Order: sequence, then C-alpha cells, then structure tokens
Amino acid sequence: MGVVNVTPDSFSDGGEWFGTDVAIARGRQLAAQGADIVDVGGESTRPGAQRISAAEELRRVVPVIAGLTAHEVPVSVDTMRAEVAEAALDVGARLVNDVSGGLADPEMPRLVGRVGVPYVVMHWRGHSHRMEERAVYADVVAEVCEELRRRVEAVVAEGVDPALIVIDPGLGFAKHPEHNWALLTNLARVSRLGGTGPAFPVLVGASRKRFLGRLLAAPDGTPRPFAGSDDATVAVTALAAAAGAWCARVHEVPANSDAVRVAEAWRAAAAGVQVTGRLDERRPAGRGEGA
Ligand code: PMM
Repeated sequence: MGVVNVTPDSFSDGGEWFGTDVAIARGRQLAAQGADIVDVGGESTRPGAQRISAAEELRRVVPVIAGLTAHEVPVSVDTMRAEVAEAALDVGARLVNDVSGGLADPEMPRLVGRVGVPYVVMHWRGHSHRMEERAVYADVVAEVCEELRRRVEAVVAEGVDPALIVIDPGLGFAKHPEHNWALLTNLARVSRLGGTGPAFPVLVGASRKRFLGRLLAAPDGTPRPFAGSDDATVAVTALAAAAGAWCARVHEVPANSDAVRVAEAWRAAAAGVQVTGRLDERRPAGRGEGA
C-alpha cells in the first residue's frame, strides 16, 4: 500500500503531495512502482494534530481519488468520517482505512457494511491530541488484541462482513517504541485477536514512524529524520511480511515492494514450494525443472 497524504502537515511527508495534480501524479507513480493499492488521506494523524473540517477533508481527497480511479489505480481512503468515505467510494475507492476502527464516527461501520468493501480496523485510543497520555499498557499485546476484538465485534454487529475486515495494531497511535516492537513481534497473535479463532489479514503501518527514527538516532540522541528511516521501513516490511502480514503501508514503494517479494519467496520456500521468479510461476518442490 503506497501512501499519498494530501495534507500540509503529516509528520512523514507533510506538504509534499498537497495539491490535486501533484497528489494524482504521486499516486500513479506509486502504482507504477508496484503498490497494489494507493491510500489517499486528507487529515493528518500525527501526534498532537488538530482535526480539520469534513468540508476541507472532502475538498482535499475526492478530486485526487477520482483522478486516480480514472487511471484505474486501486485506491483506499484513509478517513475516520463516513461522509468522506462515502464520497470516496462514490468516485471509485475500493477500501476504507479507518484509523479509529469505527470509534470516531459511528456511521462508518454502517456505511461499510451497506456498501460491502474491505475495511481496515485499526487499534486507536482517541484523537491525536490525546494520544500520548493514553500510551499506557500493562501488557500491550494482550490489551491491543482485546480492544481490537471488541471493535471487530462492534463493527460486525453494525453489518460489516467479517470476511472483509483487515486488522491493524496501529503502530505509533498511543504507542511508545517498546509497544510498537512488542506488537510487531506478535503479529500472529494480533491477527487472531489474541484468541484461537480465525486469523484476520493484518496491515502494518511502520513507515517513517518516529520509533524508527529513534532507533536510528545519532550518538548524541538526535532522532534520524523521517526520510532517513526508509531503509529501516524496508527491514520492517520484510520481517512483517515474512511473519505473515497481509499489507505494508509505506511512503516509498520500490524497495518495500521488493521486500514483500523476498518475504513471499521466503514463506513459499519454508512451506516447501519452489520459487523460480515471479510468484505466479511457483511449482511444488521437487517437480520443477530447477530455478
Ligand atoms: N498511520 C498513519 C496514517 N494512516 N492507517 C493505517 N491503517 N495504519 C497506520 O499505521 C496509519 C494509517 C500515520 O502515518 P502518516 O501520516 O505518515 O501517513
């Protein structure tokens, strides 16, 4: 999933793709570079961010989504508002990415249930200006799983098809670095919401987040700037995809796309499937003509 933030203030790429034409061009570029879907958002969720109006959010994202879908780019809309999601779906968006998991706008699960599109339910403990104070956990993996389980039950009760739900641990959203690492290393548990039920597909949004900049800090403690953590993002993508993640949401596609392909080959080989090149050329081990 390639990201296009049509915002002046997102923490990782704020201002870079703010403007309809530049955002459409960027989305098309990400698709050409290998993104299976382009995630378009108009509201910054960086820690401390204030909300914008629905009118402003609509003004930012709808023309970009329409422009991308006109070029047959698969698009997801990153929004917490049903009104914005509905307008995005009307112009061709195929997936709703709701960082609040249906908590910010109770209309959202009803809309998604009615339209029947895939729905990303992310772990969230409140809007960005309250995020830091809520990053308190005794057992982050157990609590995130439990809170996600309750969200899944709630959105299914509103009509969302469980088969269309994607789970997201919400890296950086009311999480400190140690919480993000604990969640990343327990993706299998997260995908089953901490239980023994069916596994949901998992989306991982680690790209350019502050915990990577802090990991890579200079000896004097200065965090690495956002764009300087793209290689670390690729490492997380490879590890998460090898651990079975369904989707990596990233700002720079080419190396992450390669990482996903490496991880798929890794998983296939581990499962005893011979990989010769493109993944659609997989043959069962032992029956191929060699790599
Ligand atoms: N992170 C951001 C925005 N949207 N959506 C999902 N599903 N998961 C995330 O982790 C996520 C998201 C914030 O990152 P950005 O402002 O750098 O795009």
